[in-house]
Amino acid sequence: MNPLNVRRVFVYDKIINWFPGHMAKGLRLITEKLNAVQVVIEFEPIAQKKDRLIVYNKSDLAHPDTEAAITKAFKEHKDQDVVFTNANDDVNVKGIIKYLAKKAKMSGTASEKELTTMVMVVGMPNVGKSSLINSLRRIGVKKGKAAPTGAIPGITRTVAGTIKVLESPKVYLIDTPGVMIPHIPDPVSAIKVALTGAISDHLSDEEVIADYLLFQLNQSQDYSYVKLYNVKEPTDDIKVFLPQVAKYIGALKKGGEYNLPAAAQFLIKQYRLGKLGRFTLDDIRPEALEEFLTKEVEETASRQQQKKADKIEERKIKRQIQQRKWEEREKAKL
Ligand SMILES: Nc1nc2c(ncn2[C@@H]2O[C@H](COP(=O)(O)OP(=O)(O)OP(=O)(O)O)[C@@H](O)[C@H]2O)c(=O)[nH]1
Ligand SMILES: [Mg+2]
Repeated sequence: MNPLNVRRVFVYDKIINWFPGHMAKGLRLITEKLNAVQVVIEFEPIAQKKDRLIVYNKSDLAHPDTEAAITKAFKEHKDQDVVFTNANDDVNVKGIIKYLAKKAKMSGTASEKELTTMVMVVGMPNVGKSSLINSLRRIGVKKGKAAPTGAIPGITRTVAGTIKVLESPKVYLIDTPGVMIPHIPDPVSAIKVALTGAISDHLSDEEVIADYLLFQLNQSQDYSYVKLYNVKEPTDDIKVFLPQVAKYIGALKKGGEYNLPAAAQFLIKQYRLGKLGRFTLDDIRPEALEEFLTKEVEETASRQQQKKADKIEERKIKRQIQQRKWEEREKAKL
C-alpha cells in the first residue's frame, strides 16, 4: 500500500454517552466505601489520598515496549507503585500479594493474625478487575472463583461483599462495577475505549470500531491481516476490507450479500483476544507519557483546590443562615 494513501488521522465526530444506572450507583458506593478501605487497587486514578497500586492488566495484549515505558515514566514523574499483570495466567499476581501483605503489616500495631486490611478494586469496565480478584484469591488462599467475570462490559453490577485473598495478615478485596466518566468529550478517544471493550459495542457501531482498528493496524504498519484473512493487499478502506473478511469467515446474509456487521464483530473479537498481535493504543513515547502524568497531577491539584473552595463557600453559607436565623429570633423578641 502506498504510504501516501494511508489516513493520517481518524475522523469521527459522534459523541458516545454511556452511563447506565448501575454505573452511577457504583460510583456513589465506591465513594461512600472509600473511607472503610486502606488500599485501592486502581485501573485508573480515582482515589488520591489512599495508598494506591496502579495495575495495568491484560499486559499480554499490550505492545511489549509498554511496561518499560510506563514504569520509567512513573518512576521519573512521581513515586507511584505500578504493576503489569495478566489476570488469566496469574502473571505478577504474587507481587501484588506481597505488596498487600506489606501494606497490611504497616497499617497497624496488632499482631499479624488480627490485622484486617480492606482493599478496593476500581477501574473502567471490562479491564479485568474481577478476574484479578479471582487470581489473587487463587494464589493467596488457594480458593476458587468468587467474583463473576465475562467478556462484555458491565458484568459486575454492584459493590458487593468482601473477598478474602490473604489469611495472615488478613486482606479482603472489594469488587466494584466498572465506571467511566459519564461522557468522553473526544469522539475518537471514545472509539479507542470502545475498541478495548470498555463500552458496549452497539453504542458506537461495530463497523466504526473495526474501521478504527484498521486505521491503527495501518498506522503501526502491521499488515498481518493480509495473510490472516486472505485479503488481496493492504488497504485503508474499511469498505474494501470488511467484505473480504466476511468472505473469509463465510459471513453471508440470506440473499448472499456479505454480512458486514458480523465481519466487524469477528475482527474486534480477534483483536481483543490478541489474535492480531499486541497493541497499545495510547501514545507511550516518553514525552506523551510525561504530558499525561503532568496533566493528571495538575487536575488532581485543581480538583483539591476546588473542593477546598467549595467547603469554604459551604461554611460561609451555613454562617449566613445561622446569622439570619439569629436575627429573626432577635426580631421576634422585640
Ligand atoms: N487477555 C487477557 N484477558 C483478560 C485478562 N484479565 C481479564 N481478562 C478477560 O477480560 C474480560 C473481562 O474480565 P472481568 O474480570 O469480568 O472484567 P471487569 O473489570 O471485572 O469488568 P466489569 O465488571 O464489567 O467492570 C474477561 O473475558 C476476562 O477473561 C488478562 O490479563 N488478559
Ligand atoms: Mg467485574
